[in-house]
Order: sequence, then structure tokens, then C-alpha cells
Amino acid sequence: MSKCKREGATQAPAIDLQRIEAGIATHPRVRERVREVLLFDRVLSTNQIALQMGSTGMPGGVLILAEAQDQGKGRLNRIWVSPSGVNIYLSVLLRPFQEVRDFPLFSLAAAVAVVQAIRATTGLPVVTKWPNDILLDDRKVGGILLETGKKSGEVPYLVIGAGINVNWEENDIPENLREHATSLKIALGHIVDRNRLVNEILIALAQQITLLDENKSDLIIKGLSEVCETLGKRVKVATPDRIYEGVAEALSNDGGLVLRLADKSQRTIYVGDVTKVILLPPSTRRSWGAT
Ligand code: BT5
Repeated sequence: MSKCKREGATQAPAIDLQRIEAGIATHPRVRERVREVLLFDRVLSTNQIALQMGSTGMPGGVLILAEAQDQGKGRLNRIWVSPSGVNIYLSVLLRPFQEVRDFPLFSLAAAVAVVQAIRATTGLPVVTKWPNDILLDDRKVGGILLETGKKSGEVPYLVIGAGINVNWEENDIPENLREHATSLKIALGHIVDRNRLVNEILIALAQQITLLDENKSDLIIKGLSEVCETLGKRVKVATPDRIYEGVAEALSNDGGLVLRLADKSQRTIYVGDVTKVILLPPSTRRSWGAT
């Protein structure tokens, strides 16, 4: 037992390759999608490994799992904090037949799948924040990172990465994240079986990808709209060029966030970070900072 382990803390069981493979084998739809699973103790980033495999011509259908990441990636070169033995870090390498312009739909499909899987495993009311956050009690419990690549003459590849804070203890979350991050265990008060959750994610992901293959992305958008806490809220969206403020009215059929701006015009945004706008009482509203 490690010296720094807190008294009374119960250790989460390790990720078990055999259990994950057995779970895959029992679901024909998952079996069709995932033909190989690789489990690592520690990697720089599961996405990076899957991207490397893609770049060397490896066929799709590989699932990479790791117990820890030293350089877990978020979007836009951000870091995904990835401590060992408590959370889920997974990446799936795919070679979809869809056009590259439709690849972003896979990120939405993954967000719906992760929400469904967490709800099915824990009953917790997790939601999404557009575009890729998984939230619980208004804090981030997971995130999705979609990356793509193409070697000339080959089918483009796509990597769906998901990080989920499963059994992270509150005291182990770095201070700068503590206010904004949580874990399933913190909410439930007990350990969650990561092996079961990984298998539930794969089942839900296979279902969502089947919808994409059947040209039913409208059902993914509908599913995402039902669990997307951003909709109906007054928000600020920081895009690479500027900040927009408006009411998040809907998701477009290609997964953009449709904003109603102050001048009543509509704008659909595809890349950005959302923050909610807290409406101040009318007396103070005039001094509210413009963007
Ligand atoms: C994401 O980025 O939310 C995508 C995270 C994807 C991580 C997975 S893990 C498996 C696979 N392999 C990888 O290398 N990555 C994927 P973004 O929306 O940019 O959010 C990043 C921000 O979330 C950071 O800047 C922090 O503020 C915060 N953050 C970092 N680690 C966190 C954590 N473990 N839990 C909650 N928030 C975190």
C-alpha cells in the first residue's frame, strides 16, 4: 500500500482488459466496431497513440485505454489532467466512410454516448455543455476530444478521445481545477466500476455511430439537444475571432450552436467556449460589461 494513501480511502479496481474484451464480445454491434483493445499503464496521451496508429495506416476499430496520461490533451492545446488509477482515458481510432466535413458529428455522437453511459451506470443526471463538456452539478466531469488525420491516398482517420473523472477524490483534484471539476465518486459517495462504464460507453457509442452510418444524424442532434444544458440559456461564446453574446436557441443539424443575438439576428457557431451569463437585477444591468 502506498505511503501517501489516505486512511480509509478505498482503492478503485484496475481497468481489466479481459472484462472489457468480454463485454465487447457479448455485443455484436460493439464487436463490429472494436476489433482490438490496447491497455496501457501510462502514456503521454491515448489520442496521440491512436493518431500515430492512424498515420501508420492501421485500420480503424482500435480502442486505446490508459490508467494514466502524462500529457493528456484538451482542445486548443489545453491540458487534460489525468491522474493514475482512478479515471477513464480512452481513444477510439476509426476510419469512417463519411466525408471529412461530417466528422464533427462524431464528437456529438460521443458526447451523447458518454452521457447515456454515465446515466445508465450511475443514474447521475449528467448533461453536456456545448460543444464537448460533460457536466455534473455544474462542474466538468468529462470531456471529448476529436482529432483527425489523413495520409495521402488513404481513407482519412478519426480519433474520438474521452476523459471521464470517475473515482477522483476531491482532495486530489488540483486546486486550480477544484471549483470547476468533479467526479462521479464525489457525487455518489462510492466507487464506480470503470470497467462497466467503459463497456457502457462502447455500447452507446456503437449505437450512435450506427445512426451516423444510417444517415440519421438528426436523431443524434435530437438526443444531444435533450441533454444539452446550454440550450435556452443566455450565454457568451468565445470563438477564435470574437465573443458573441446571445440566447442559445438550438443546435443546427450539423452540430453548431444557434445563437439569437441582441439585434435579433441568428448566428451559428461551430468552434467556441461557452460561459453562462448571469442576469443581474434590472437596476444594475446597465453597468454590465459589454463584450
Ligand atoms: C476537453 O478539452 O474537455 C477534452 C478532454 C479530452 C480528454 C481525453 S482523455 C483521453 C483522450 N486522450 C487525450 O489526450 N485527450 C482525450 P477542453 O474543453 O479544452 O477542456 C480542457 C480544460 O478542462 C482545461 O483547460 C482545464 O481547465 C479543464 N480540465 C483539465 N483536466 C480536467 C479534468 N480532469 N477534469 C475536469 N476539467 C479538467
